[in-house]
Amino acid sequence: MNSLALINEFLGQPPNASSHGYQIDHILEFCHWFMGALFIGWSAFFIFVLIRFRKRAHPAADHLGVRSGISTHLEFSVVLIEAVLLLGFAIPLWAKRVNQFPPGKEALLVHVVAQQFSFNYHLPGPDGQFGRRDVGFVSNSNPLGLDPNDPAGKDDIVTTGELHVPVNRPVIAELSSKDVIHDFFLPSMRIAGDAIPGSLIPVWFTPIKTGTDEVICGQLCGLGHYGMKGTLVVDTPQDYQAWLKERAELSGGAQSAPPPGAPSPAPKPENKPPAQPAASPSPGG
Ligand SMILES: [Cu+2]
Repeated sequence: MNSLALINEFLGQPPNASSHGYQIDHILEFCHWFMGALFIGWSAFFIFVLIRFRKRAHPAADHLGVRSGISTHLEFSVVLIEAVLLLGFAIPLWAKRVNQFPPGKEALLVHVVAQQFSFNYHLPGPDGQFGRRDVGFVSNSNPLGLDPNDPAGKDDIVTTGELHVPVNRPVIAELSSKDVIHDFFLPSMRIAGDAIPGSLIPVWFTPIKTGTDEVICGQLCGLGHYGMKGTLVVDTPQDYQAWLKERAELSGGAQSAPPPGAPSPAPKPENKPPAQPAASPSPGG
């Protein structure tokens, strides 16, 4: 398997850090080796044909064509291998990702709201309930439009750019977008899903290694797309609880105040995403 894994390294894949990722890696490895074999095979066939049927040796065209069945057998084997790859591996793996979600109680549910050019994360806080969100409440200090009057939202945690998750626990990320189509891509978790305005698209994964991983946007979403990166920190359960506590303390102060319509407080000096248009906190929709 080590020799096979080389091709993933060559492709620039970061090491896998999720429970299902090795299956994706196997398919990637196999497909690339298979495509390599096809490339060499078809190239050799092409060169053979160029020489074998050169004009000098065959001044007159042969209208009968191929008489042996070898090309039929070759093509049939290629189709067969491709069918096995697709029906035997790719489709079942994909079906498992989209149909067999972990039970809600066991999993950590997080709402991921993409925008040009960053990812916002919404966690339900200790009460386990997501507060109501509304476009009307969106402001610089309230990027997700959390309703300040909804008691369920009082303890909610909203972060931008960095998400923490505990190791060895399934994470369900519900993806949506405030403006254009983005793609929440976690290369080390071998998972990606489009974030589409007006849709809620769930993806899930189980991190199996602690550490810091990259989150990138996988859809060309505008001029600042190149800078649309974030961080996924996989914590031990203790570290995760500590992070939750810290975030809860931070957001508890920030979200308890402004009544609707009140002038929003001075924008937080959080690192602004590049090239964000100055006056467009209004999400599409
Ligand atoms: Cu994007």
